Amino acid sequence: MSRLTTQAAAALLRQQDNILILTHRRPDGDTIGCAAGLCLALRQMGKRAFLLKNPEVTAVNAIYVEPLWAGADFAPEFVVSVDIAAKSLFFEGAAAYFDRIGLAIDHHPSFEGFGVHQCVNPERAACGEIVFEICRELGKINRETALPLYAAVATDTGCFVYTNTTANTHRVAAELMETGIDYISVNKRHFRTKTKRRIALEAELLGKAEFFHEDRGVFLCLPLEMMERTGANENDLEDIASLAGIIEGVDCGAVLRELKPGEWKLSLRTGANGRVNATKACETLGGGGHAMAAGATVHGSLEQVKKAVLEAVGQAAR
Ligand SMILES: [Mn+2]
Repeated sequence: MSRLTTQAAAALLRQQDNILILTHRRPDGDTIGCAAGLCLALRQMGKRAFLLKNPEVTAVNAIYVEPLWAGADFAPEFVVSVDIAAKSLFFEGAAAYFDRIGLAIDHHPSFEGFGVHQCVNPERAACGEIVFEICRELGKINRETALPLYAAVATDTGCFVYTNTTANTHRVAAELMETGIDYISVNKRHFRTKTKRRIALEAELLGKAEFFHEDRGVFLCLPLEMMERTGANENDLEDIASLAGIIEGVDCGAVLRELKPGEWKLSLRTGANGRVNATKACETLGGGGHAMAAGATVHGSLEQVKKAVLEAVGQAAR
């Protein structure tokens, strides 16, 4: 196991061929954009590279990766994971590759430390910033490679407004924009377009918001029944966790989504004031993430789950 700089990671990739790239469970724009960008950069060098088909990819992200899925006949010699922090985030078809990861690229402080080599920098807002550096080492980044990398960086920062955004994020975005990509369409698609179902869902979630910690904390709860009633699907839920953060005065937003009966996914978003450490709260519940954005899976009835989350959040608050 060795920790690599982005230069060393690029040097390692240069020695490889027949490369398979893995994305995480319930893939977001960052993992998808990183995988697509890296795959295209490797192909530009004449290598064979593919992505392992992630069955959970949403429509808004599928356009970046659909032409890059590996066929059944592809025999990978080197496996790379992007934006995957933990073994539990490998989707079913990817789990078989867990012990074969040659290079793990990630930016989560909770990264579990798998893979022969690792290129991890928790100071980066998006894994896309790290992959950008690696791709730049591999050669000139063209428009094709730049587009998914821009989507990665933009989506993981909520279009450069989340508290994780840094000057480096903007520098990376600027360099990617200078390749001539249509970033206007990317931003319109990811940040200024909502389905009618999504609007209905947000209205209901916000209408039923439950506050705690003297209105500084809020629960937004999404039981399966609400999904069914509004007709919402995975495509309508992109970045739903950030919704709580738009309420004035809230510095601890807990979105609870029922994945299957009695199994809830907690997405915790906390404020820059540091009152609540999201990672600490989620680690108590068996999850992990960043200081201001973390998650965990919690089991029980909604009432039991809210109680457990309140306790964990209380312990992680100052
Ligand atoms: Mn990420």
